[in-house]
Amino acid sequence: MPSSATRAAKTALITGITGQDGSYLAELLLEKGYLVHGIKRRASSFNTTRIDHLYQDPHESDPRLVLHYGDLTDSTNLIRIIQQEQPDEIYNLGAQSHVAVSFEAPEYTANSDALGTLRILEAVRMLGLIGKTRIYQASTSELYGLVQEVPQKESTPFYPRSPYGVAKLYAYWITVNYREAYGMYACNGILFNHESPRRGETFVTRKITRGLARIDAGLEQCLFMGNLDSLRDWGHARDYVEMQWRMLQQEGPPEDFVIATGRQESVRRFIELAASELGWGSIQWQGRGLQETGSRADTGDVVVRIDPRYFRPAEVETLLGDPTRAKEKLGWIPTTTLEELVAEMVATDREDAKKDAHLKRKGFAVVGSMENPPTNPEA
Ligand code: NDP
Ligand code: GDR
Repeated sequence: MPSSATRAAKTALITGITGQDGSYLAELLLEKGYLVHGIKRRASSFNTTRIDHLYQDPHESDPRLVLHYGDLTDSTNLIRIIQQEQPDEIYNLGAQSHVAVSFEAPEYTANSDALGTLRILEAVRMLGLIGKTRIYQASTSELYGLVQEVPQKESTPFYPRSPYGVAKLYAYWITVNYREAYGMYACNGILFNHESPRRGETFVTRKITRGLARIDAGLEQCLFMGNLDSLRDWGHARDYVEMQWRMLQQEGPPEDFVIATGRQESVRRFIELAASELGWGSIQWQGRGLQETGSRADTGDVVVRIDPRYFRPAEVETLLGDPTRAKEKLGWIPTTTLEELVAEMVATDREDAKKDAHLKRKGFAVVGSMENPPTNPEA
């Protein structure tokens, strides 16, 4: 029997609940009256910052958010949790999700991102839950890699360019295979990049908004970047998790969907937008290649430099999604423009930077220390 005495309308299980998308999805499902179970990894320090505001003390009430220790590399815990909670919906968001890191840890990435998906599907099949449990698989525009068609839609051929992309390719196809072989209700959401103030600090958008905000607050002097010409289709994570939910509410047979905005910009342009948002005017670029620098338009200070350590062994140069199917069948309309996304991220990072600067002035924090990591973490 499910562990919670109070049954909500539906029960969902989220892997990766402590991540960016997991936190927004948990909020959405709780709002909709779901009983939400989440799998979190054991860590040596707290790793639930993004969902702490959703925490419900089990001593005071019957909680609608329940966390379980587990890991996608361990089928024993997945089988136990799925058997115990019998979820109506599983959102498999857990993954080693950093493309650059996947070149450093390819085997682990394959284990968690590729085999982890198989473990979820197989647990549902073995436990006889095919008729009950619907599964969302977090697929990605990284499947397109070396793009074969512009813009990319559901029928565009895949050509992944990283161990992450290749692992997610396996996850995509094993999801399709279990759907076709066993009649499972399983969908791939092929989501293009989506960001928010909760984005991990080493992804490019957050690295930029956090880094420039800290420069603005006088905490740091320069942001070191990789490929500024990379082109991405960026949306807001809050909008994208709503589509994850809608994919599992379809009346008809399960389908795969591209979720994207249909607008493409460069990393360079994202930096300019963040600089404008900070009131710097924009960024003036000088030099080429590794010697290129970006200066604040208002003061002339160099605030962006290139560091080759952030180049990838194989790059995905350009991504642009065509979300027509999602528009027609899921009613997909992105609610946040890129400018609004940048403004929200800059505002949050600016507040944090101001607090850090205040603490520093009072002698409480040492910028660049372990407690207060520097702008340029290792990715
Ligand atoms: P995050 O990196 O923010 O979150 C990943 C989550 O997975 C975290 O909760 C993390 O736990 C957890 N996790 C990592 N490894 C394991 C493991 N071995 N077992 C269990 N859990 C694990 O990613 P996002 O929220 O941005 O993305 C969610 C999913 O969507 C991922 O699968 C990602 O690959 C995919 N995706 C993301 C896109 C994006 O632009 N954001 C676009 C397309 C797909 P912990 O907090 O402990 O690290
Ligand atoms: P991506 O996101 O690889 O698209 O994967 P990321 O933000 O890491 O990189 C986007 C582009 O920016 C370039 N870049 C840099 N990237 C990082 N991280 N740091 C830098 O300093 C830097 N300089 C330039 C990158 O080379 C790249 O071209 C994200 C993840 O969320 C995946 O899990 C998800 O599947 C895809 O988006 C869709």
